[in-house]
Amino acid sequence: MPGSRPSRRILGLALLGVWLLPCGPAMAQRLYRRQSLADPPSQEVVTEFLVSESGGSEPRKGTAWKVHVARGLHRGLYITGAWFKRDLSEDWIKILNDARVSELFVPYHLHSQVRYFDLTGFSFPLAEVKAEDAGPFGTILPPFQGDDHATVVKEVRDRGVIWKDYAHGVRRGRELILWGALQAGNYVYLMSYSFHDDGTIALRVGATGQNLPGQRYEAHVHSAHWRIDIDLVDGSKNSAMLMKHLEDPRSLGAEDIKEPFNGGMEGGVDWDPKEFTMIRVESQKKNARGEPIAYDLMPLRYGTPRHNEEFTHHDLWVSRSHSDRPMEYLFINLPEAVRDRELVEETDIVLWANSAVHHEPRHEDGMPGARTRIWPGDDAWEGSALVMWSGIDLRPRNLFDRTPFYPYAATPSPQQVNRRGGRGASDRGTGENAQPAAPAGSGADATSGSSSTEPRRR
Ligand SMILES: [Cu+2]
Repeated sequence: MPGSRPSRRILGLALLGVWLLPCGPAMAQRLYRRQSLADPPSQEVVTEFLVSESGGSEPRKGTAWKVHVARGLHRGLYITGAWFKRDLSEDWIKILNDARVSELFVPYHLHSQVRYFDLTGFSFPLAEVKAEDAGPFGTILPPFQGDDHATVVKEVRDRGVIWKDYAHGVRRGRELILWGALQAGNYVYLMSYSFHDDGTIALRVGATGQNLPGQRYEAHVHSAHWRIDIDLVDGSKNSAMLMKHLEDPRSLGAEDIKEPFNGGMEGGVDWDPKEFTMIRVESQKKNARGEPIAYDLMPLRYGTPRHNEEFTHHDLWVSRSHSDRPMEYLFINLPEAVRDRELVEETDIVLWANSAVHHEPRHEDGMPGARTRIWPGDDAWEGSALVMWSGIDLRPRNLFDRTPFYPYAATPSPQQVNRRGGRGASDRGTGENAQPAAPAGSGADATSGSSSTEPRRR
């Protein structure tokens, strides 16, 4: 949220209201409508990704997501549950219990040094979405209970090539995206939750809208602070691991280290660009090859937000879930919440991460004097800052037993796989280990055994 001192922001909002008057009181009412303290019930969205629809030729079935999406005061758009099917013939596997933006922190740093907490410090509503928001492939979810307008777009997008090789051609992937727009005064935050056909979850915030009146050109950071209550398969027995890649340029080798996160206790760590830092969440459930089903939290970054505030002093945090405690949901309270250093192994854990963009205003954000001046001092600004995205990915590891959406040929029996050392094999395995079994629900085709030829190996 651009701006200077809070009082100036209020002035800015007031001016915005005046500016909106030509659009009618209904529009102004829409921006500042009252919101109930209790969130309306979630809506359920189920999307199947049929193999036959993603550009391939094999007659396999596909995967599916079931997602519960909600909107709330000081929450914007958030997720209250997500379940995945590795194969349409299989039961749902729980992945997320809750995922949300916990704070939108916007510190200005050139002259005003004001700090905005755009999610918890204001009562900003979700903006109305219409057909033009959804585009040609999107649809509008019905308004939440008690709302008089729709606020969520559902899109199922092509996401480009997901694999291509010498043996079996190419396949394109798809994703379910649920997004809404937080109308943060003059600014707008697109809050987007994407669920890929391969089990990946992509969390994104996009910053767009009008730079604040009076401070059009002051640089600032839009920092999204995410809270992800992951419940992987059995959410009460998840463990957090810290993943590091250690390489010394004076040598040719490198080490990849997996260690208990923060010694197995709550806390925060720094993302190191040279170490490809990740948090790995492991369940106790193993896939058919004997490896724990896990998810990797992978930041996607332009830079690292580091500010005076303590909750910005680390990038990746893990805490024990205490979903009954209201303070549990506040990122600004996180340093306090982890001070008792509870264990984060084989328990119900919550992941926390930041993702930020640095907004240096540019002429593409808009221009002054582009419309009639309405009040003395009005800079007659017109234009909208083009959206800048930041986010994190949650990528499955050993959720499947082999490449999803790949046209494997004949399915070997479990006995064959055991003879080949499939159980407990490394996920980097090649050669013999590259031909695992396809148990029910592996996401691989259980019906495509017509060919007797195995895929060629290097
Ligand atoms: Cu900005």
